[in-house]
Amino acid sequence: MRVFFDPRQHDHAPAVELHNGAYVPHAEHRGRMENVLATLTQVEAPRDCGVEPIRRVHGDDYLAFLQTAHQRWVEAGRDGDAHGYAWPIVGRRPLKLDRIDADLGQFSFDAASPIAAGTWTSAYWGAQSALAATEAVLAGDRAAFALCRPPGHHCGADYLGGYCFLNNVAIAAEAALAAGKQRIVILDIDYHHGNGTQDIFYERGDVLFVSLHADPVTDYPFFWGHADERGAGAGEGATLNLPLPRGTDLVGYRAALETGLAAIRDFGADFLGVSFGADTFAGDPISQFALQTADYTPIAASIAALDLPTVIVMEGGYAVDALGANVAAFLAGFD
Ligand code: Q9C
Ligand code: ZN
Repeated sequence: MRVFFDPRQHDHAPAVELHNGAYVPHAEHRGRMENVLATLTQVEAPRDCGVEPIRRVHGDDYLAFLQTAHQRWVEAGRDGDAHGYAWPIVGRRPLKLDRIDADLGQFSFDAASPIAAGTWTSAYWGAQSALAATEAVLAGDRAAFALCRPPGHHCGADYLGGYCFLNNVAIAAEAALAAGKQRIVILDIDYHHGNGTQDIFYERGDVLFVSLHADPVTDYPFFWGHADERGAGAGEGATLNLPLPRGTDLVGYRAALETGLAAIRDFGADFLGVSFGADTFAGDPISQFALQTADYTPIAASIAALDLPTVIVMEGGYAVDALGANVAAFLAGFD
């Protein structure tokens, strides 16, 4: 399977994040990718498809914000990395605001996703990796893997959060639609609910979003991913959330996966995007499922049995020493 990664994806390097009330070293760091890259024999840098495919998902005001936020933070005399502290929970609308702290609140939903000097560069090249993998699949490869960093599934059309800045799987899906695919499925198997992806396609009938994740009653992102969120308008019924309890192991996971796969088969898709997070691993430091490394192969094999052109996009996974082995086990299920 072809694998895409650009070294500029390392440039995103926030020092600390706000975690359970304290500033701790940023969990989503370059060592994750280094561990994965050490297990892969061949990795290709993506070509540059430019910003247009990104604009199919994200608004221009948001993209301008991402590109300038850290510089504005520095110009405001701040140290460290930029994050917000006030949010428009009521009446969010596209106001023209003239202070970095205001725009950080306008364009984010949490305080745990700092913007560093290299954030835009890394997010941009991560999205290009997703586009390159999509191109490979559109050209006839059965599956391709985009080693995206930073991840993407928590960010929406005009907000960041959950370590995510550009929604790589959504960008891949829109590229597939632009190339003539008609019905897309996004299967999200990160530990956390992919709230941004869900939001982007919530009212779309041509994109089915299926997510297995920790029950948001107990786990981030809390406010989305509940089973009663099923889409709206033309997208009514095209969102399927399968929340699972903490402690879920392969037995419980496979049961939910079978439910999701049945819905995917019924939908009649011609393209599949997989948001793959290895934070479902038993040893993950910020997550509470109980999957083992060897479990990722049969999980992937069940997904591969859908027999759809498939782009796999990296999301989370913070047990850094095991991440490469977990990714390799997952990719092996497609062989
Ligand atoms: N105390 C992904 O896996 N921090 N994002 C939670 C909990 C955010 C995870 C803080 C976790 C986001 C792509
Ligand atoms: Zn996650």
